[in-house]
Amino acid sequence: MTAPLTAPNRASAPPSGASAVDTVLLANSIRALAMDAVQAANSGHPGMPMGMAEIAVALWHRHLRHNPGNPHWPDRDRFVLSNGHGSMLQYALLHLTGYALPLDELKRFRQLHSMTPGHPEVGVTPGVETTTGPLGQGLANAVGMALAERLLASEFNRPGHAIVDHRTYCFAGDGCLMEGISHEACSLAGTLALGKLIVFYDDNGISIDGKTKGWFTDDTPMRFAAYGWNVVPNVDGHDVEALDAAIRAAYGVTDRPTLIDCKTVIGKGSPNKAGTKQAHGEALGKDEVALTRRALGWPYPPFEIPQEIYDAWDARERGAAFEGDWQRRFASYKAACPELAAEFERRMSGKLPVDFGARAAALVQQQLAKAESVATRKASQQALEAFAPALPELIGGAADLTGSVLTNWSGSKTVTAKEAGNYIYFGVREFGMNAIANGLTLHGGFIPYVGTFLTFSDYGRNAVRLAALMKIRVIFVYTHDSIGLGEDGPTHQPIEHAAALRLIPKMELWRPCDTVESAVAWARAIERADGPTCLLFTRQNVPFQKRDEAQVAAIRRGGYILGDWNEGAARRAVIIATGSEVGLAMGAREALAGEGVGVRVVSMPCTSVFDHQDEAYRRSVLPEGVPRVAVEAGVTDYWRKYVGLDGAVIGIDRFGESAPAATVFKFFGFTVEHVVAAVKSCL
Ligand SMILES: Cc1ncc(C[n+]2csc(CCOP(=O)(O)OP(=O)(O)O)c2C)c(N)n1
Repeated sequence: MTAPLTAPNRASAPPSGASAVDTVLLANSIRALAMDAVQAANSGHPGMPMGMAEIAVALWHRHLRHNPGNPHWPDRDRFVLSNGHGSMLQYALLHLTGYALPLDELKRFRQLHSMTPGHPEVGVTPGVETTTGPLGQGLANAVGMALAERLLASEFNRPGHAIVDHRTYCFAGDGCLMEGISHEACSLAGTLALGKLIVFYDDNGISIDGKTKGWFTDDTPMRFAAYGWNVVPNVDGHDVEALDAAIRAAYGVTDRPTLIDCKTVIGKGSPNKAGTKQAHGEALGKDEVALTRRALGWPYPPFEIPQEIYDAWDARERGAAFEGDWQRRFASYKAACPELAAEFERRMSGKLPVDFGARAAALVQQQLAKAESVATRKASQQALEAFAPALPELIGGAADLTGSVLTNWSGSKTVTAKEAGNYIYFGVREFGMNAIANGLTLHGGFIPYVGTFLTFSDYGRNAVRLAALMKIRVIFVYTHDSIGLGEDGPTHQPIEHAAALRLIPKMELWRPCDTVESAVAWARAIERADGPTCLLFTRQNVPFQKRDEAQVAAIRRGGYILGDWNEGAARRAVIIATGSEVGLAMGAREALAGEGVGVRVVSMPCTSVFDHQDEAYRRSVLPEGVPRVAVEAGVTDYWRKYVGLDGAVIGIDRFGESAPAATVFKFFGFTVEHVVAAVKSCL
């Protein structure tokens, strides 16, 4: 069962002490729990867990270094179920190996507030490393995790002290590999030579619509070989020994990621549904469950697992030993390199350096003093230049637009196959980039920020959504944030994007108007540990806005009074503006003051943060009974909740135009005269 090791490093060694109960029983215990839980819920996907049961036995019973008693131990192997519809496989494994996931929770599979939601969700079930279900993204998360491991190892390990030394394992199905994101992420994983990433392909020839040969005829092994992966082809996915050998073979290849192509039968064990699309996503049915029990020789009633099978699966002791070994090694590392060890602990905890707040305040003061009128993308780069030297956890990148989105800074060092760094050239792969960034955060030790044009946020949007759902700190930098990008025209001019991103629950989107708001937005994004942030920046220059200290402090409230009316003003209105339109609003305020109309300008760089302020503050900024006009170079609907039906919105409800920025702005009515007229129409 335990062949000699092929690779020298610690993570290559299989765990010792795994109990030798018949692997058939181990696999069938997964099958039984999966089919019974799906049957009880009358909802779910029994086919994948039943088809991947032996793969799960080979990996989880023999190789995975995890500790059910401490799912957060830093040097654990990472396991990602990219084909997350097979969630019962993961729940069965977590339960059987001894995580705090009681049998009752399996009985409540897919029920309200259970620990066993329809698809695995990080933060809900102990041992789940990432939220999966949207196919292909887990695979990209796994690439991010493997990259995180490699970068942390190179940063923190010292001769004789391999404190970061673990593998990333991923299960993926046809669906994951059909998704384009698998190409983006796996191609880059090959280029970056992520040798500790091992992917098990559940090659069962079935997806929801039936036999995949009607729509998926790629030669997957050749495809991955072409990416530069090590491929173990044609492995019998129901032969634990063959799988074990394939895993060992993967350990021997340290300079390339490995794909193990496992030939499996979906729903294996079910006499009438195995190998069919019916096994994919429906309960087998009472009768078929009974027939499957008989065919498997599994005499136990639903949700009953014999003690000796529990005992054989139980990984608690082994897991505690793995972690204990690491803790001892970490203690000796700490003795040898106390500062590095403290820094490693800080990084893995996600805490910022204690002086971060002071740094952020200093940048704001600097920008106030410089009073520069530059593009906010430039202001963003200045923020990076100020923060990144003191934040080694910041890891950046862009989807082949570095020179435009300005996500690099003077200390950027390129990550390559051979060298560690803090900047990733993702290539033109927006979705892969975002999901890899999610993986970097989920692994721990990093705060990723990734950039592209705002209009291409759609390409990677579902990963942005998942970052919000997972409540993880990832910073999405979007520049060229309006028609103000000019000549590239309507394909590149975002219209609905800011509003659409704001609609994602838990999202914080900042659209700063100048260097000072940009500094505050970056600081807030870095400090926000429990969710992602979108930072929107202009291509074109924007005017610096003067503020007093109270106004500077109020930026953090998401919306604040930038320019107020005179106390005595008789005719009053509020203009709410964001980003490049704030300057316009200030111009209109001045013009209207000359006509005896008192106008307050509210700069609202982050609507959701403003919405979370207490009512008294919100009312003090947006008083009742005063007409409101919103100005933003994007769809108008979003602003109705602020201006009401009687207010006005100056925005754009069609696609843009190709022309120089000034011409396009004028064409769409982003002029002082038009804003003045809109205000007057509301008085
Ligand atoms: C992005 C995305 N699109 C569609 C789905 C719906 N869906 C869930 S499973 C599945 C088919 C997956 O096929 P495969 O990976 O072969 O799974 P198996 O049938 O082997 O369980 C689809 C289309 C999804 N979860 N994610």
